[in-house]
Amino acid sequence: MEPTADIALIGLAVMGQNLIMNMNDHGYTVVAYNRTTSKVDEFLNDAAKGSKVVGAHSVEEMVAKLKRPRKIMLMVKAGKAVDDFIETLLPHLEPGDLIIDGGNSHFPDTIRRTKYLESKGLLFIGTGVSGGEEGARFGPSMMPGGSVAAWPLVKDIFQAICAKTPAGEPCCDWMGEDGAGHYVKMTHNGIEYGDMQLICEAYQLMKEGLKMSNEEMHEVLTEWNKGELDSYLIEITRDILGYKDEKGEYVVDAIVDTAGQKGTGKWTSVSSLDLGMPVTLIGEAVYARCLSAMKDDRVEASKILTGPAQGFTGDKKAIIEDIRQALLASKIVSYAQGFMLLREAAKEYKWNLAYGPIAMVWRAGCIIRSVFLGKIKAAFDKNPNLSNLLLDEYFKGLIDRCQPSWRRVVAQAVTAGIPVPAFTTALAFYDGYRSERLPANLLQAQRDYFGAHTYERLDQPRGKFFHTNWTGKGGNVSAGTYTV
Ligand code: 2AM
Repeated sequence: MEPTADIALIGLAVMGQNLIMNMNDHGYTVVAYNRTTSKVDEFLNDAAKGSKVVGAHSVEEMVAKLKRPRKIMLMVKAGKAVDDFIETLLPHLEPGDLIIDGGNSHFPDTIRRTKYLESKGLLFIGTGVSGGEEGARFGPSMMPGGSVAAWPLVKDIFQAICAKTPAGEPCCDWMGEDGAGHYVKMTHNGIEYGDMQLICEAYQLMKEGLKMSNEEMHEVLTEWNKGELDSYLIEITRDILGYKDEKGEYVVDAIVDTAGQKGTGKWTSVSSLDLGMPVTLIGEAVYARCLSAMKDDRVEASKILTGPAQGFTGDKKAIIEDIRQALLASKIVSYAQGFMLLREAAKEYKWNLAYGPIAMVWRAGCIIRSVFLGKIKAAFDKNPNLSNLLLDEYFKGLIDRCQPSWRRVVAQAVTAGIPVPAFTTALAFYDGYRSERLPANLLQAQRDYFGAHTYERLDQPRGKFFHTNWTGKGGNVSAGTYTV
């Protein structure tokens, strides 16, 4: 019998099942397979009943049903399961066949797997898939990268099933070589951490500083979602703040204040440290989750350590508007930092990242989807070589407009003793980035004083290094220096 299936998908957890049904809706014939094969039958008799989806109970059967070149997508747990499946599949595939990993893999693994499979004559794609279960079913944001020759093989399928921007553009585009797709997905998740932390800080300012009720905050977010902050995360926060259980009580108030994390925010921060990029807002967002998780310590410390016990003073309506503008300005800094990281990663890993398409891919379908991303796309469309988002005319104008509010909010929060690490670090970054001169002259002097690490001089060409014998006791020999 002639093989008839367009693509196989391995891994029938909810994301895998939903992607299959999404592909099926768009006219593709999908072979479904799973390590625990009983799940194949369950799926065929349940969610896939009446569809064109075909099942396979072995890798041989699955491969036999696929048209050539074969395309096999893995939606299994990140890590060892991906490597194990690759090894299982290898003996059954031919040169030119394609394996796609749609899990949340760490980009160094994707770099390694691309090289490995290409060395065997096969093609590999590591793709970010964002948007959760609903996104997978009705239109995720997709960020594929890997073997360049593989993109034409899946472009039509991916761009059919993905989310679309309000203008109808697909939220899936080729990100670049080897690990580029998973790197972009990782950065997306890091930015997601930042966005969530910023909203949580705005919530705490309104709750603690202004003593607002959930109902009032629900109304404020309803308004915010109609303007520049219009986004999925503001929308769900609005709904969460209005949500009551069957007893009429707010669920949000009953939830323990310790945040979990699966690690993609940490990966982003680690990568920013590796690359020497000050992605401070995501870093603070990760640390804020860590601090929240130290609940027992905080409970103890709250009985001992003191701070100011005051709320905000001033016009409530005006302060709420200040908070909104502080959130918007901080968000601009966070995205500027995220794109700085992508730019540096592109240099380091030799990826040809295109920033406009990245913003477009994030515009819809994924967790950070927002109107704001449309503006970022416009900024990169206008100037693909834009070195920093903060320098774009539109975003510079926004920051100029928001700045007085931003400073007032941070100052009020500090005075009132309400922690706003993301708002604060964003402002500190902004002030640092716009400073022609920072105190690192003194820092270099300190390094040279105790370690003879040398310094460059303002009145001499860059790259020429000097050492001072600060105490008269040290020698004139300088130590080697390095830059991170
Ligand atoms: P399972 O149903 O056989 O457990 C999400 O956990 C998906 O990843 C499931 O389809 C699961 O298969 C698969 N998975 C998890 N660990 C795996 C492994 N070590 N090898 C193969 N598949 C695995």
